[in-house]
Amino acid sequence: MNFQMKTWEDYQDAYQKSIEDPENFWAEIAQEFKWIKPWKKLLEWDFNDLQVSWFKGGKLNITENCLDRHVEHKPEQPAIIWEPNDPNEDVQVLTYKVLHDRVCRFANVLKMNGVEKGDRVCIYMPMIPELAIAVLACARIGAIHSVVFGGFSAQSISDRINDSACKVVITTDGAHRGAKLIPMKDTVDDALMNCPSVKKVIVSTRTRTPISMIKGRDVWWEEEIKKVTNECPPEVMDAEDPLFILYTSGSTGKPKGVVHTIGGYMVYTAYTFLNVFQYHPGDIYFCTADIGWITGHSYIIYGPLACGATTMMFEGIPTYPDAGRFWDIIEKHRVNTFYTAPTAIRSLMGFGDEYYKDKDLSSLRILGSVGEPINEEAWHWYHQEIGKGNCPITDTWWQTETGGIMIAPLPNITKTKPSFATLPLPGIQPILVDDQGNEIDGNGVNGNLCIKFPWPGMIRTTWGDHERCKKTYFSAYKGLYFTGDGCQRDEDGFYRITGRVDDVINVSGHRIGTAEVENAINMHTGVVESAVVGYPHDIKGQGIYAYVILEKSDHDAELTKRDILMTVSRIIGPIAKPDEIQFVSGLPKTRSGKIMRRILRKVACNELDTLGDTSTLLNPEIVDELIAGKK
Ligand code: 7RM
Repeated sequence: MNFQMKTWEDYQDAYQKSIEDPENFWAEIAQEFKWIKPWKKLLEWDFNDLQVSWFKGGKLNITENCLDRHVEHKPEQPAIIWEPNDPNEDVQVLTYKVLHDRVCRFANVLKMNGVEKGDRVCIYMPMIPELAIAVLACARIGAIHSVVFGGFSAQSISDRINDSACKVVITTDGAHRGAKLIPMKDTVDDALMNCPSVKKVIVSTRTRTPISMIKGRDVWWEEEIKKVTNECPPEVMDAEDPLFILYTSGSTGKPKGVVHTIGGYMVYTAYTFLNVFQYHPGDIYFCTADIGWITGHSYIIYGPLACGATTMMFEGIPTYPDAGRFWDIIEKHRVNTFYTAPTAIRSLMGFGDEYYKDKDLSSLRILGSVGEPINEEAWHWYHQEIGKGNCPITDTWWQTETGGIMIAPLPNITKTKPSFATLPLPGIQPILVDDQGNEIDGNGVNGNLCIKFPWPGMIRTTWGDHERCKKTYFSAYKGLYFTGDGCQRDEDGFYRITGRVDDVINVSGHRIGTAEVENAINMHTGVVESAVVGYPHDIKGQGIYAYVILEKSDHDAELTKRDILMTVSRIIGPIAKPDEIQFVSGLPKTRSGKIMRRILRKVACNELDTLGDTSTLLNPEIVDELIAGKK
């Protein structure tokens, strides 16, 4: 790929060009890929009536770019290196040739089971090679994948399946996660009790635990692949056909199905991967995310494979068999680039140096961070203890909706600064606005982070509800994409993301809507009302704090709390369980009956001296109760 910036001048030139002549800037990058038919119109856009199209009229298949193109000249190069949960189990190396064959074969299995171009396929799997194969097989035949993170509950799976009417579900019998055995198929079975659109379930064997297999609906992966060949020509797709749906939490209601389209997403993830990680042929790149999140989609699968890179997939968790597992993997596979989340860094910091001091981490050249703000202490530990002071840290800011990295330093090119994502990538035009939407000019300022010009990887719509997409992202500030994040621009023009300014909390790098957690708590018997806010948490970044009003007060508080946690686990999944539950007799409300979240946040965060005026509340006396009842 001929679009790697190598010097500060390259970055400045690229940035300049991307602003002055965005169409030619992106056209030159896109030309590096294989198009079955060239595009007719590079860019059309309107942020007011939300219409964005890139490479209109262009025809391509993303798997031809991620697989066939590399099989031609380097069939034996590893595409995916898979490290199992149990370090004693064999590693799997899938070369480009092998991955290509397995994707084509499974693509034929999908066809045989009735999947057609444009159909939705739900994928609920652990981090095994079959997950990547399933994703790419969908793309091969033009089916739209909807990967659901393996930690979500049956209820969450069925909500997502029903929202986009998935025809097929791909899962495994079970999953290995540290010392635990997770029942995947059982959860899918529960989910499917209420999913009329699903006609087939394809089950890959991982744990060989007993599971139910329903005649006519459920089939084994291993049996199906014997019935087909490994020849499957890539389906000819339009650049603006949907590639996938990925559900993400917002400040209101149920999670939204973010839709990304093929051409723009491919060009953007490849461009950002090659530059932000300064990838060179032969490098071993390891991103620790789960493919159930956008980071896994863009920077384990599509970005790296589009660039012909070698990407690692790790099945397990950072603390199994012990807290040195990441460092063992880096040593074992001679990893050059390591990309993880601040929550993992903070957690591993806490285990002490015995887990890394005797390990050979000398292969590392570049470190990445993603998902939440990285605090200075964690930044310095990562830089010194893991990178031995020689590896630049690229703190990458982006979102499910942006498709790829937006603001990040280019390693060895951009000056780094702890806790700063630094500068926008070429093609990205950030702007800070005040609450009224006025642009905040100059440096040394703070505001709401918006983007004022389209980029190829951006969200196109939310599945089944274009109005909701418009309303959520393009109507807070006229003519701008609003990120939901607060942001500082320092004296040098460097950007630092300060966190969400809406009712979304970021727990261990996972996005959780407070409204969703409240709805789950409210489903618990005896709960009258609840309010959920975030508060600072040493390891998770933010924790979930729930204020709950119960019908009766004669309950066993500890038991009731545990029951509520179970209800939340069942409704959403364990990741949404509150860290703190406080039973209260009321919630602070305005005279119009709105919950004053600001006060709840201040109490949960222990910021009592900045509570502000509480006298206008309908029930000012409740504030003392909240404070007194807090541990
Ligand atoms: C990639 C991803 C998006 C939200 C986003 C931010 C926060 C992500 C950083 C960050 C500070 C970062 N997608 N966020 N990266 N905050 N510095 N480098 O995480 O859709 O799941 O979350 O995550 O608040 O809006 S996401």
